[in-house]
Parts: sequence; C-alpha cells; structure tokens
Amino acid sequence: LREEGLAEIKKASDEQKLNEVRVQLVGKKGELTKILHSMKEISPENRREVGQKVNELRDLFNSQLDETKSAIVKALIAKKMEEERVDVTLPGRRSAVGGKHPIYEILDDLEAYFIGMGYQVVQGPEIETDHYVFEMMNLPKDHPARDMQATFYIDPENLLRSQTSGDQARVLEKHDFSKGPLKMVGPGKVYRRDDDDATHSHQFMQMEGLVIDKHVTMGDLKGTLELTAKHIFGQDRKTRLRPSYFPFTEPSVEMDVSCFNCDGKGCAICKYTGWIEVLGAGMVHPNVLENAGVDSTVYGGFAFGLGLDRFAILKYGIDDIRDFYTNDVRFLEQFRKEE
Ligand code: FA5
Repeated sequence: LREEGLAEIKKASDEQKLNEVRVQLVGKKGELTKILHSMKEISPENRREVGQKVNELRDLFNSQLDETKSAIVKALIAKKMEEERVDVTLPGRRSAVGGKHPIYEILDDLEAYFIGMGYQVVQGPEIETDHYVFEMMNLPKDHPARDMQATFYIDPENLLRSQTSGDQARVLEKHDFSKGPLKMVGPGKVYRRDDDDATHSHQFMQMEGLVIDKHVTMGDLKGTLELTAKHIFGQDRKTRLRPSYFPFTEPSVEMDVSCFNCDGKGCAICKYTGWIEVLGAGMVHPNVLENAGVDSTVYGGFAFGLGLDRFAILKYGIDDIRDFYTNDVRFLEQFRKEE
C-alpha cells in the first residue's frame, strides 16, 4: 500500500486529482481507515504494531500530499506569471492630444495682458436679453441703428447676442465706484445673420472692454488700443483709427490694421483697401451710464469691442475666417505647439 499510495500521489497532476487521491488514501472511507476498522480481526499482540504502522503511513501520505500540493500550486502561479508577463521597457503608445484653437491663443494672451493692467474678466450669457444687448446700450426698440447688427431673435425679449456690449451694462449696474474705478474685459461668442465670406462669419468672437473712472480721456483709449495692437502684432504692423458711429459711444472710432497679405497695398482679402477692421470703440455715451444708475456728470470712460477672429486672421496670416469653424484637422494642426 505504501508504494502504491506514493505512486498515486506522484501521478496526480492537478489539485482535483490530488484531492481524489487524498480521499482514497487517508479519507474517512480511505484505505488506512479501512485497516483501522478491521483491527479487531488482528490478533491482540500484533494490533499495536499494525496501529503504529498505519499511523506512520498516514503521516507519510499526508506530508507527501502536502508537498505535492504546494508544488502544483507553485507551478500554477509560475505559469500564470509567465502568461501575464509585461515588458516594462516597451515604449508606451502615444495618445493623440489636441492643440489650442488659434482664436483661444489670442483670447488667452489678451486676457493675461489685460489682467496685468488691472482689468477684471467677466463672462456674459450667449443667450441674452434685448434689454441688456440693446435697450441698456442706448438702443431703444425703434432705433434705426439696430439694423447695424442682424440679430437672431429667439422671442421678442431673448436673442443670441450680436455683440458682447451687454456685458458693459451688466457690470455697470453692479459696480461700486466708492471702491475704485471699473476696468473689465468680457470675451465670448456672438452671433449675427451676416453672410459668410473671408472676413465675416455668422458666429465669431468678441472681447468687450470697459474703463470707467473720473478722468478718462480719448487719449487713454487711443493709447490702450495701440498698445494692445502692438502687443499682439508686434511693433511693425500699421494701425489707424477712423471716426465711426455706435449708439453707445460718442465720439466713436474703428481701428484698422494693415492687411497681412499686402501690407496696406491692397489685395482681394482686404477688398483692395489695404486694411482690415478689427474693432469698434469710443467714449461711453452718458445715456449708457445713466441707464445703469451711474452719475455721468462725475464718471466717464471708454469702451471697445474687438473681433478676436480678425485679430487671429491678421496675426497668423489666415486668408479665410471660415477655416476657424470648419474644424479641418489639417488646418488646426498647423497651430499645435510641440509638447
Ligand atoms: C460692435 O459689435 C460694437 N459692439 C463694438 C463696440 C464696443 C463699439 C464698445 C464701441 C464700444 P461691430 O459690429 O463693428 O461693433 O463689431 C466689432 C468687431 O467685431 C469688428 O470690428 C470685427 O472685428 C468683428 N466682426 C463684426 N462682424 C463680424 C463677422 N461677421 N465676422 C467676424 N468678425 C466680425
């Protein structure tokens, strides 16, 4: 039985088979138990010796069974480790990361620039009310200048804002002038029923600017606009201010930047004018201040609304504004910076 038992244990190749062998040899109904049960048939003088042998054999089987079991488990773990081996020296797979959109390059740059000059950044809603976009901005319902911006109306009171100028009214209403002057920029998306062409899109981005204090002059406005243009375009690009008209500023101006393509000489992109208009601006109309509860005999200042898309066109030499919105990856990839 000893030799047979050991051979059986040796043969068992997995845990299940080994368990079967264990039951067969040392289990309750196993071979050794059978011998113990038949002790009464053995002569009393031999009983002690047989008992001892059975016990020895059980110990031997048990220790062999345990040894074999741990060898099987070890082999199993080794096999699993081998199968799940990971080569940590292999280079990882690169995930495709996006780049910042060129308009946001300009936007982030300008935000940091204005914050550095003490401006706060505000963000007005894209679905705005007629009240803030027009009425508070000195454009009552029947004002002819409403036609200057073909507006998408949702209902008679709500609209997709056609300019960020509503942000001016929102901050003016809230500002506490006893705590100091008001300086803010408000960037964001605007929408117009404009026909799309190389320099017009029905969705584009503006950055509103507003500075209100006791002694702000047109010279401050001119200096701010010219410095801003130099900050974005460098020292050499030419700029000019033209007189213009907006209901919320008086006097009003527009700033042009010399065309990136022909340097002011005239080409199709700038419609042979040599210039591309980038912003509207002016000294804040007293009615705008009064509408928001600000005393226009004490306070005054300037405002501007710059077209971020036009800034991006001129900075990066892009010949069609629509490229910003069609999301052609080949176009956008040109602006990706090396990580
Ligand atoms: C305005 O929207 C005024 N709210 C600007 C302003 C603010 C004046 C504060 C005075 C004081 P305008 O409609 O001209 O003005 O637009 C301002 C700028 O937005 C333009 O100079 C141009 O750069 C840009 N812009 C206007 N229409 C489009 C368009 N369809 N696509 C791309 N950019 C546009």
